[in-house]
Amino acid sequence: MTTGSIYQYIISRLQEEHIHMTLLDPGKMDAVEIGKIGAQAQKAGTSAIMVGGSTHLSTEGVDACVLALRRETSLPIILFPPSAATLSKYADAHYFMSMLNSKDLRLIVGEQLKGAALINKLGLEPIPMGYILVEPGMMVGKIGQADLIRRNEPERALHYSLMAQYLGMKLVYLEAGSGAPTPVPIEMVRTVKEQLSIPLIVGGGIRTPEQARAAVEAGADIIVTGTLVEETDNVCQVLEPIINEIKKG
Ligand code: 1GP
Repeated sequence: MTTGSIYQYIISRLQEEHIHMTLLDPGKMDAVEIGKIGAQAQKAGTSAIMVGGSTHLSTEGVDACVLALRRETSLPIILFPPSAATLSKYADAHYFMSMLNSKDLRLIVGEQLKGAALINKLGLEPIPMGYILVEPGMMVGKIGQADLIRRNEPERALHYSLMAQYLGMKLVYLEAGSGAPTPVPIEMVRTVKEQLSIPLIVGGGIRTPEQARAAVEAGADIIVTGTLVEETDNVCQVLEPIINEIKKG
């Protein structure tokens, strides 16, 4: 899938139903495995593949995974880059993301400044996204030096989300961190979505159809899961019931 705007694809898919995206991390699996998992995730009904996650990725490693996904699936491939150094020219788009509650300027605007010229050169579609880390935040919260949103601070999550919207960002991502023992609190999702006009992504720690359904009912437009597919031999069997619940929501 290389034609048209991926952002427009997301918006038009959201007009039909809530959607699921699968996060695949080239730092945890090789390209062959990522290609296979991507194919199964597509079968299970996922709407896009996000590539990224680990902090120490090489462009070559990301390229190989994106190319494997391109061979094995027809899904949009969106980079979820930890830094400007991991942008792949083979992807369809990338989240031009700012970790809004980081204490490290590098993650708010530094990597973005570094990547801007390359993105322009590659012609890679940027999808501006406000990335907000919620407790426990896991590894990305630690490495990102996030001033985490506490689980009892839904209003603070709302303020960050509105800031993202007013800055012109196209999406907001509430992230509990990959492998989080519990997902973003439902009340926080509800508080944010009640006031936010742009699509809301929720991820981190979602493992069951019930958790996915609860997040969607509270207002999440897009659910991201990653760890789940790394831990199973039967991606379809694990993802399908979750994606079905998301689509019902
Ligand atoms: C991480 O939100 C994503 O960025 C996915 O989290 O790995 O816990 O599904 P999990």
